[in-house]
Amino acid sequence: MRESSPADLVQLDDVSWLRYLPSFVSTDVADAVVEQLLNESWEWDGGHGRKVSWYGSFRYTYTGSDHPPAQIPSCIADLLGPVSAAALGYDSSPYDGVLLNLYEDGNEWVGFHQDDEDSLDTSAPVGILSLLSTRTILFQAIERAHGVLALSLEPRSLLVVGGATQQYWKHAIPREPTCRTRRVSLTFRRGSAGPD
Ligand SMILES: O=C(O)CCC(=O)C(=O)O
Repeated sequence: MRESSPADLVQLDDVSWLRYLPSFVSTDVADAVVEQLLNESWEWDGGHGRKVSWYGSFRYTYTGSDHPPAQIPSCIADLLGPVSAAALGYDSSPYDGVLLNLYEDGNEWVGFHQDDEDSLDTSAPVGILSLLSTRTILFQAIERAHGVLALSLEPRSLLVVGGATQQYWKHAIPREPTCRTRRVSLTFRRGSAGPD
C-alpha cells in the first residue's frame, strides 16, 4: 500500500488524479454546517455501513438506494459556488447534487465502489468535503498493477477526485476502530442531465 502525504496533486495513473486541498473551509463554516446537517434526516445505508442523506436537483440511484430530488439546504447551497470553482473551475456548470455520509465512529464504513451511475456526469470530478474526524480513504486500481493508495482526509479538507478515477479505480472508507468520533462528508456531484 502506498501512503500519500497531504500533497496537492496525486497522479493515480496517466489519466486519473486526485487533488487534496487542506483547510478548504474555515472552522466557523465547518461548525455551522455540521450543526445544521446533524439536524436533517438521515437514512441507514445497509448495503454499506453508514448513514446517508441526499440533496440535489436530480434523482440519484445506486445499488440498494434510490434518492428522489430534494432541495439543497442553505448551508450546503452556500458551499456550491466555492466547491464548484475549486473542483470544476469557474467556466463549468456548478454541482447540483450532494450525497452526505455520516459515520458515527470508526466502525462505520463504505466498501469499494465507483461513483459512475448513469445519473451522474462522470466527466465532472467528485468533490469530497470532510468534517469532524479524520478518516482514511483507499483507492484501489481495478487493474491491480497500480495497487492501493491510502490518503488521510482531514477535517475541513476538500478532495477532488478527477480525470478517469471513477472508471479505473474503486474507493472505500474502511473501518478504523481507533476512531471513536463522528465524521461527516459532503460529496458534491453533477447530474448527467445538466442544468434545468
Ligand atoms: O465519505 C467519504 O469520504 C466518501 C464516501 C463515498 O465513497 C461516496 O460517497 O461515494
